[in-house]
Amino acid sequence: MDKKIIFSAIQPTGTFTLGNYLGALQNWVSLQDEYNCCYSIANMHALTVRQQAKDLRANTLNAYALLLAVGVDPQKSIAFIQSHVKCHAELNWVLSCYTQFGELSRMTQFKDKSARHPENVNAGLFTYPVLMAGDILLYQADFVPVGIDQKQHLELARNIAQRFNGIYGDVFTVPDGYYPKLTAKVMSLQDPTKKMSKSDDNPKSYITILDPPETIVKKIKSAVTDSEALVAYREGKDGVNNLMSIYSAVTGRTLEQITEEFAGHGYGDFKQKVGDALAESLRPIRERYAQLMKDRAYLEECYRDGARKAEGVSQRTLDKVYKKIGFLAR
Ligand code: AQP
Repeated sequence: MDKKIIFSAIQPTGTFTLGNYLGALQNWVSLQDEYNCCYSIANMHALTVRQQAKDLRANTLNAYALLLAVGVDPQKSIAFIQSHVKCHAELNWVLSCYTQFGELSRMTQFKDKSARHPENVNAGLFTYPVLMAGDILLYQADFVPVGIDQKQHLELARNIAQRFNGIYGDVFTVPDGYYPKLTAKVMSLQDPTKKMSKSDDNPKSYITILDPPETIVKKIKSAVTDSEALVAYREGKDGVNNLMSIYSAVTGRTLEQITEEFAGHGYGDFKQKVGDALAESLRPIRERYAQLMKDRAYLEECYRDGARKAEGVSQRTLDKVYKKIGFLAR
């Protein structure tokens, strides 16, 4: 039987955080043997927030190197840069004509981001989920490994696909989300009721996967917890729950084992151990990244090859769509 297809993407808006890694990227890596995977650096999505051209260019290359550094293998998976494959922009237009204004108005990310950037509430920010739906549907993805914050967008992608299929027959595979159990939402270290985000104004609120060990330990030590001094996972202990989930993800220990390990210990000890374990687990990524950044020719070869493969797959879907909707062939 053919392998099922996976698609996911990440924006080059800064160095990936621990949230991006545990919520999405770690799954991307582990799924590569069992599935046909397509992974993209979503530089078109990044434009929804004002970017400096020079920075976006550099961040895109850095993000691509990070993708390989975390373990995406460009021989096994298709790893490409979104703007290199024109089908994404083309399908976006078609699908935007099959998406309702009311549906897009309900998207919480649009509401959050427009509140954060009131000076630039652009149409792209509003139609972002349509571009995302097109990204996924072009590859006929069965599963989309993302953090839980993307669930609403994924639901919309499913609705668009079902609506389109309802009119034209089975054009698109209707994708399902694929979420990690414990770390589908890594929370901010400074406000553990909010998700950890790479564009947060306060760098103490997030850990990037390239932070040096001392920085990681320092940020974990200054994480907001509570005054109970009890390492236990339960409602109302958002800060401790977050640190326990992170520790569990990097050590493979269960929450029960962690509770036992720190019975009778204060938060000082606990945070030190979490920080050390995390810093150690990210070490190979930091090292691979440093090596990859010395070999630009290799990175270029990989992303060109990725674009060629992605184009092959996505053009087939786009041709089918154009035929179904009645665009005259050239
Ligand atoms: N805190 C998080 N916990 C779990 N998963 C997360 N993801 C992001 N933050 C967390 C997942 O990472 C993938 C890539 O996200 P993205 O870069 O495309 O956009 P985002 O979700 O908007 O991530 P950020 O870090 O918050 O970026 P900015 O600050 O630029 O908006 C997605 O699968 C997402 O679920």
